[in-house]
Amino acid sequence: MVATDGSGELRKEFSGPGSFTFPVGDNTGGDGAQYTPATLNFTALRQAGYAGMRVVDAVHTDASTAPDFLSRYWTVTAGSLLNGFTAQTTFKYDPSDVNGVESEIMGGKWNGDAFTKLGLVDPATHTFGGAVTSFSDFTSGPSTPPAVTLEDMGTSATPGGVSLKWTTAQEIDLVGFQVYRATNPDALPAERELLTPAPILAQGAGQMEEASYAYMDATAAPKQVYYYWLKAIYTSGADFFGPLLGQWNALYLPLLRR
Ligand SMILES: [Ca+2]
Repeated sequence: MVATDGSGELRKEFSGPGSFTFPVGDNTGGDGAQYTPATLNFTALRQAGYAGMRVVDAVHTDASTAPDFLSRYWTVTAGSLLNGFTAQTTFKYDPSDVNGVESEIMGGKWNGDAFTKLGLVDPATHTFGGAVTSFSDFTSGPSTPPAVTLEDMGTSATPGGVSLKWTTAQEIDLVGFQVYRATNPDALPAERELLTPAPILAQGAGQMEEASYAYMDATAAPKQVYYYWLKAIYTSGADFFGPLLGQWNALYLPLLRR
């Protein structure tokens, strides 16, 4: 076990898709040593580089508002070269990290601004995780679901640009959506480019029915990797979903002009 609760981090070089379990833990928190490894499984990786991992046996100051929570967080960093990836993450906490009801704890990703839910923890294996396209802090957060549920979110390159599509499972209190874009997956909301000054209005108009949406980003530069967010606007409040990775392939142009 590598104790990483100081200022350092454990680094691993990734030259392509592949998985590595960081054997990290701590020897602080007033309760001795715990082994709490984390696995990064890169299912897609455009540019090789290193990922760094450290873990702290303490409540994350920004993501501790839930009644049921973990008193542990992992900080994952991407080296300057590591870019354009999708990684399946798995974080294994210690039973002593559980506060409240374990099955009610929501694991997720905290980027310093917003909490992205990855799913409830698995009490049988004491793990949580999910697929991400950027790294930041990972811990537990609010377990209440967002007011709208998005399904089948995806991007694809089409002759007209990057196409975004998504479906809502239900639209209670939903006013509409706004689409944001950035070239940095860690871009804070204020740093993202708003592509839809006028919101895409909700079709279900607050009803219990599903609806499908699409947006075409015709301003995407050829071959540039973009990250897209959807902001669901409610009659009160909003939720960000994403980011989704999208790239427009200029090779489609000749087809368009035929
Ligand atoms: Ca400890």
